[in-house]
Amino acid sequence: MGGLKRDPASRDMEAVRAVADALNAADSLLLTCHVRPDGDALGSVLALGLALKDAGRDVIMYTEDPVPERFGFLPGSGLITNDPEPYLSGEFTLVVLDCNEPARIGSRAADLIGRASNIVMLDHHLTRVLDWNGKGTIAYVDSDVFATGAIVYWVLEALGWPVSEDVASNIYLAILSDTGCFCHSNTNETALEMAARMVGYGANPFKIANGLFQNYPIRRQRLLGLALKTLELRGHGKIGLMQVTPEMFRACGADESDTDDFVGYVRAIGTVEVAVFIKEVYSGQVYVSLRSKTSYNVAELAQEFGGGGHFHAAGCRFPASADDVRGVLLERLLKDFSGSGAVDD
Ligand SMILES: [Mn+2]
Repeated sequence: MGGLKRDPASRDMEAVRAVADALNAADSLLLTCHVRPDGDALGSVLALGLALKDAGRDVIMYTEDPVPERFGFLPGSGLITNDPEPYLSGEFTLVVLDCNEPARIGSRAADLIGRASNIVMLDHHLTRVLDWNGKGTIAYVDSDVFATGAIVYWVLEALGWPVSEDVASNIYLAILSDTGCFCHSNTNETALEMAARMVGYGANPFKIANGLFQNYPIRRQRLLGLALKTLELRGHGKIGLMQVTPEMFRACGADESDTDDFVGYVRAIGTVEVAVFIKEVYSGQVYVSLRSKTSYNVAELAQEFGGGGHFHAAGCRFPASADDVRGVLLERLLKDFSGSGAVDD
């Protein structure tokens, strides 16, 4: 043939069909995603939620955490509730997006799973939990897919449902978000083709990029300034660490959602293979973002500490101070990067 090299993330048509049929058969659906939702999680919930609404279904879109301010411009974001209780009567299909571990939905997971008549899951994380508290799931879970939003699109395509401008904008946002603006290693032909198709359906790349990256409050940039002062390189420059503490948040009037993409500033250093961003939002409550550039699997590292994620992007939590977590992670990482303890900066 001598044609183009086909994309490795080609879809599993059987799984797409199974998910599409399950969604099509449901009259009432509750859509949710992982806690601390990112662009792919929110974009996927909103794209599928709006498409289901357009198709005449009763849809509740629920996230445990409030939608971060920076995603407030997304079409439909005002429809997301943080309290599904008033809407839950009778049968519903639970649809879980960008997540396949019950605990990652949040504190209401067991209740929602218990009350759902069936569970549909669309995800691309490395974990693969398909038995949810004894309930089977109808799932498309494939870690080779660049964004959950892509699976949402394949499902809509299989259903033959129209893609509105609002649906397209949310899918475009999901792709942009999880490919790091088409810069991460998961960016492939399918991602670019699909993004282009979303533009064809009315998504406006300038408007979406502007909404996400040219719209920060000054408190965020001030917090970034304080965080950058804590930047340190170890392990011959291969390990980069940075942190924020409750004092810094207070000094800037900032909150957790203002730290989005901070870890990128660590990874952006030429020598860095593993980037660690430690966020202590409240005293003794730490969330760590881990990123790698090439061959280091940060999902495995996160799993050692009870977290998870993707090969190049993962996270975990600690009930400890930022300083303590920094020490623990550095000691662990130095074992993997020779030159133990070498300070390079
Ligand atoms: Mn995702």
